[in-house]
Amino acid sequence: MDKKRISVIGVPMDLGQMRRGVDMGPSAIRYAGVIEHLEHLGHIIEDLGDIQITPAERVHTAETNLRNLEAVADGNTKLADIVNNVISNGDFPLILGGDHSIAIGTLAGVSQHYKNLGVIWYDAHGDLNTGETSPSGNIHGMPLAVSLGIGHPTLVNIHGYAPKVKPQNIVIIGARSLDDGECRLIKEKGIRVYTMHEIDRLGMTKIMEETIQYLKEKTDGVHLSLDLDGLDPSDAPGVGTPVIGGLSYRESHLAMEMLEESEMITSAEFVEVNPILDERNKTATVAVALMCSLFGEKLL
Ligand code: 4U7
Ligand code: MN
Ligand code: MN
Ligand code: MN
Repeated sequence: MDKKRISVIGVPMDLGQMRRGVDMGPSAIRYAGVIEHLEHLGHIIEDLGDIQITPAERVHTAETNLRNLEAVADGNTKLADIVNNVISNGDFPLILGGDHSIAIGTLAGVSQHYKNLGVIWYDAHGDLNTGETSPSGNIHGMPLAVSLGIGHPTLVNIHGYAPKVKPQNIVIIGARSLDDGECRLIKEKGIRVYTMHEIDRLGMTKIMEETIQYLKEKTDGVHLSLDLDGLDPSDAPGVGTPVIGGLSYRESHLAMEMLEESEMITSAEFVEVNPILDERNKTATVAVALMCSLFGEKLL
């Protein structure tokens, strides 16, 4: 396994949804030993600390149905700058969330470095809503749509270009809660989605083989966006929007191990860890264990 120079960026963002505590995700993941574990694997880790998320009054504008739009856009613009710098330095960006709205900034910073960026979206949800289709107005349910260039211009145009990803370069894994507007978008854009049904039928090995094959042919970099609620709530209880019937701890490790073998992942984020909703930091600990598999931990 090759040794990487990994830059760790914490993003204590909780304005993309309504539950308190997900802003403490980066602390919980650090407490679970992310830096020590990755160093132990032989990588060179630079901990860039946490981005400053400016405290903002929570607002909901009826016309847009986008909660805390300006504050979310501001945090994501900062994140995009930092991620961009990390990649320009030749380092691997590892982002710790924070709610999933931060994928907007991550992808804005990553995508300009690739002609054909691939994205693996490991999640119970599609995160393909817009203000028009969202049942909640929560921006953490919108980042994949925004990255496709669909949604409010303030979000879509972060870093001055859109779209950040092409629909044919996306693979969603673990979906089991999709809103009507998201289903429409998936069909219209031809986005590849492995729902729990396909994963149950084919098994994670086949799903990952297909995913790797599908993306390897046409991408020059692949970002992994892993929402801990992709896992079953029994394995990852500390998330704001748990959905029963999810991916197991072992299936998730297998997925990470196969991605590591593929050597295709060029950036990654682990999001939606909420220590207030967790059981003795279990979810952050699972997140770190999955990162270890992604970065080459082997039993023998
Ligand atoms: B997460 C939801 F309606 N789709 O838009 C929405 F079910 O980043 C949930 O995947 C979004 O955790 C979940 O509010 C966003 C809802
Ligand atoms: Mn989710
Ligand atoms: Mn998500
Ligand atoms: Mn969630």
